[in-house]
Amino acid sequence: MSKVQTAEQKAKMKPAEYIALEEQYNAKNYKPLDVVLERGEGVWVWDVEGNKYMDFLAAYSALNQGHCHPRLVRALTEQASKLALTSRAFRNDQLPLFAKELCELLGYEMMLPMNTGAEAVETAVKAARKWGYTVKGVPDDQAEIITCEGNFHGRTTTIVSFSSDEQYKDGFGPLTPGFVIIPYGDADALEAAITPNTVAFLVEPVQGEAGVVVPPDGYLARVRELCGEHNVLFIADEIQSGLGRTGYMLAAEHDGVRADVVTLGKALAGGMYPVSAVVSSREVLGVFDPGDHGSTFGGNPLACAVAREALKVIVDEKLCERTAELGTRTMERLQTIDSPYVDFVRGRGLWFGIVLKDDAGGARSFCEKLMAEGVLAKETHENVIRLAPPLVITEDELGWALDKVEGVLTR
Ligand code: IF1
Repeated sequence: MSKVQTAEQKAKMKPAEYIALEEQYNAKNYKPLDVVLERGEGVWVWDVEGNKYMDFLAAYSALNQGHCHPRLVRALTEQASKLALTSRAFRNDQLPLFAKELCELLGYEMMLPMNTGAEAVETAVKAARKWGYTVKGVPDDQAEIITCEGNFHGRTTTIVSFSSDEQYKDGFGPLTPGFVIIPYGDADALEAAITPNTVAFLVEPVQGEAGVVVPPDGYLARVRELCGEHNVLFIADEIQSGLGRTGYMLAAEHDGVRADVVTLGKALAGGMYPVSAVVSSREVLGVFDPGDHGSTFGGNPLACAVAREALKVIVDEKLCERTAELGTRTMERLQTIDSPYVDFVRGRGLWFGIVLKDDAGGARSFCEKLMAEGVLAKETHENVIRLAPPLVITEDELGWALDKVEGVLTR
């Protein structure tokens, strides 16, 4: 890597010193790669020693628009110098415009703004339950929500209550009841699990944490039919799969279907600010009465100003279209890699899971080799290398990274 040592650089601490401080003062709820980043631009990031890397995680798809997109930096700084927070006790001039532009872009009637993805999922769960009691007529406290094996929807105690990953819930009980878990990608299992008390089916159109698991073609279309037949809300969690990542504005479009409720986050504000939202119909979001639900920062003017610009960047730079095009070509290239370590590759758009053979030595070691080659990627579970670059990546940048991936997998 090119090392640019300036006077300012010399005054800085060494990576090991930053790491020691983090180890001492920060809870160990992560095991990050030992790279200490200080600057990002587009698909590139630089560590404190001036080493340059290509970011192939994009903060789990929060950075679809790339690091520090100039339009987003400008939107953030301009709004921050005007009005950052009012709380929802008062109105502001950005939320109405964000709400209109988001609903029109996705074709839904209403939205409810929150901050993190988990808060959007919690909001969708509360909306579905209250809709079940007040609209569908499910007896009080009997609402059931069906979810899938391998799901990831956030880290709150209610959300981890329906995780199928023991680590995510160990030690955090008692768990929230009212959730049913079925196999992912199996529409017959959904039909069998629906009862008169089922209010919703919560599903990722592509499962991210599970390792970029793409459901069979037609699965989401069948889900759409079943939910319609049984008056069950189809909730698509598009927090990671949405906003261009799979080559569509919403990944459910791959099967040509529209969910009743959609949760969004991450790239909704281009990774510049935590912004999430639930979009749905008036029938569903109309169940909230004043005082039912909320959040100090939800719908704040700074969040809304950045999110408005982040959506415009996705449209103006045609990120969905170019992702579909580059993604198809990348999948073809990945599938031609003849590697003794790779079992198979799955993915959609610019989102891939390289599934390694059990005796390949684990995905983490390949991520460390990729880091030495200047590419930052993150394993998921033991044996899947997840690839998810910012969607602003150029063809040349993509080719450069794929050469590195191929090199690591064939050496
Ligand atoms: C971690 C995983 C990814 C999500 C979907 C809701 C949320 C997420 C589909 C919650 C968040 C993040 C969380 C972060 C790592 C990352 C992750 F590995 F955890 F599962 F992306 F795959 N729905 N995913 O992917 O959104 O509250 O975080 O804003 O918790 O380790 P959040």
